[in-house]
Amino acid sequence: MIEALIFDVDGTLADTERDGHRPAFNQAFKQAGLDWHWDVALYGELLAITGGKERIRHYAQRYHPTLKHDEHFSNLVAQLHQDKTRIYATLLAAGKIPLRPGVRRLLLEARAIGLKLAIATTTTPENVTTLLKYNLGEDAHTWFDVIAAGDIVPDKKPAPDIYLWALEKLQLKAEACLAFEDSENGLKSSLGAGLKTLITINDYTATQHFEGAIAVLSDLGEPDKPCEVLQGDIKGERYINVATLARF
Ligand code: XBP
Ligand code: MG
Repeated sequence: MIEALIFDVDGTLADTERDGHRPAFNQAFKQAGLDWHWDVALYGELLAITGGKERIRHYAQRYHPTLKHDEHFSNLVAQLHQDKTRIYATLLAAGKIPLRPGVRRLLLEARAIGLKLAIATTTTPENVTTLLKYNLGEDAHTWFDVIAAGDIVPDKKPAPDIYLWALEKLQLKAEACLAFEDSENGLKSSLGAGLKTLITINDYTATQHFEGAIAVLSDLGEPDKPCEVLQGDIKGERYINVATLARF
């Protein structure tokens, strides 16, 4: 019996990376007078490092190795990430980043039958609530019993910590929950916490490895727009709905 659904955010609820976080990082770099620019391909590489602050630090180390990693640098990273978060919120508020197919429908279906909902993400809590607000309404964050986000645990995905934190707050065992992820790092994290996991891929994650997932899908699908099953089995269904979930 499934009692709760736990969703990753970036790449899973919405395609936030390429046209959301990436341009926001670039704008923050520009505002700070840096000539750093993350194009679509480079950003794909950098996504191997989860966490925006961690990603900036990794980029600087790899592409600007002469930069000293002193206190000034730490402040710069913090400032860049704050600016990027603010810029990203303006993109969300402008309606530039919609939810992926089936997400809104599945959340509504799950609420209607009393399933608990949770979030487990590497991104900041304010990014989560802003994405939910502009896509689902002012109070959408209250649909979720637990929002596990950002620096709440020291070790980000692929470590299982964020999912373990969410399970503890939900007061549920992993067997009673189902996780939704889009990436290999996310899957490692959810599997590490013992969670059954469904994958919906996107352009950045399509070629990654998803061993151990229940199924790998193009997206959650809609009744009039079935999803493509790339790996595994969704029990003969054409899209993911609460009736399907109960059979996993
Ligand atoms: C998402 C991330 C985040 C986002 C950017 O991973 O790694 O770092 O790219 O958000 P996941 P922040 O979907 O596995 O949680 O800059 O707020 O970290
Ligand atoms: Mg993700």
